[in-house]
Amino acid sequence: MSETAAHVGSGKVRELYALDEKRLMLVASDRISTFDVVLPTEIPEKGRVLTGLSGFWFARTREICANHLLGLREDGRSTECRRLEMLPVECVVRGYLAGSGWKDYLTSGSTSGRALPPGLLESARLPEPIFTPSTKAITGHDENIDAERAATLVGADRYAEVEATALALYGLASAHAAERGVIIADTKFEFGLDNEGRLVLADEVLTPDSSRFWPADEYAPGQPQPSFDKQFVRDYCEALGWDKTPPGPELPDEVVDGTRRRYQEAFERLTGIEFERYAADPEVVLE
Ligand code: Q0Z
Repeated sequence: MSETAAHVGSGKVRELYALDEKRLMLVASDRISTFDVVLPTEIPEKGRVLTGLSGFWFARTREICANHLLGLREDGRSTECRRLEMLPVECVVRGYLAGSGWKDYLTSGSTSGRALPPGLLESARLPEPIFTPSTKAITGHDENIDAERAATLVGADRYAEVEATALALYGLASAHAAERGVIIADTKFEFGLDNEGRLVLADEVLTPDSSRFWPADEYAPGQPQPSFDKQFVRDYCEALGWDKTPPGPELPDEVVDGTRRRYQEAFERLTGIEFERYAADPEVVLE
């Protein structure tokens, strides 16, 4: 890390530093959160898996949208990126009905103001992927907003552009993942604007922390689906009877090892690259 890099932000499991006026450094830690709580035990290599996956998707989506990535650093867990003016809207695309989309559907038959067909089951595949923008609420949680409110936040033309771009990104990634046995149920993109006002894909993309990844061979609508990466952690926490308020429990070695293997498996399935090759030379994901 550069000695002069100023810390400018913290996420639950990531840190953001300013390298200079034009460049930021994003660092993915090995911390893991479950039920919205960061656990005291880390998952070795998780940060490198997420950084590598993000880099892989940035390289493969360049034709759809410009992105903020300037380079992957040698440590495999940090990236240098262009500093942008971030849009105040989280660009969520859902191909399946889970999480807040399912909750909204149960209470109103719609999500983000979009009517959905009646009779859908939990985790159902939607007739077509939908764009469900959200915004950071004061609670720190994202709150789904309708298209009209999102268009007011970013402007009607920009709204149309982010919707079309987010749907195109999801279409490419979900088709790629499906061929490799992974369902991308939903995902959140963040966009910014460069100095010329061009739309630029930013932050982390299509990682297990910004998306729901499900193993396709276990897909069974009508219930919540197992998470590709975090299911061992969730099962362990549920079995403990932890009340899901901080502090979270320490994880035993078997849960850590199993979870680490699942992250690496997600990486290898989606990229087709052995994780050890990435660890030795992070730029292999950009080829
Ligand atoms: C990303 C975040 C993290 C805390 C700001 N290219 C960019 N230009 C300007 N701002 C951002 C980016 Cl990616 C930006 N975040 C989210 C990431 C820690 C918050 F690692 N906030």
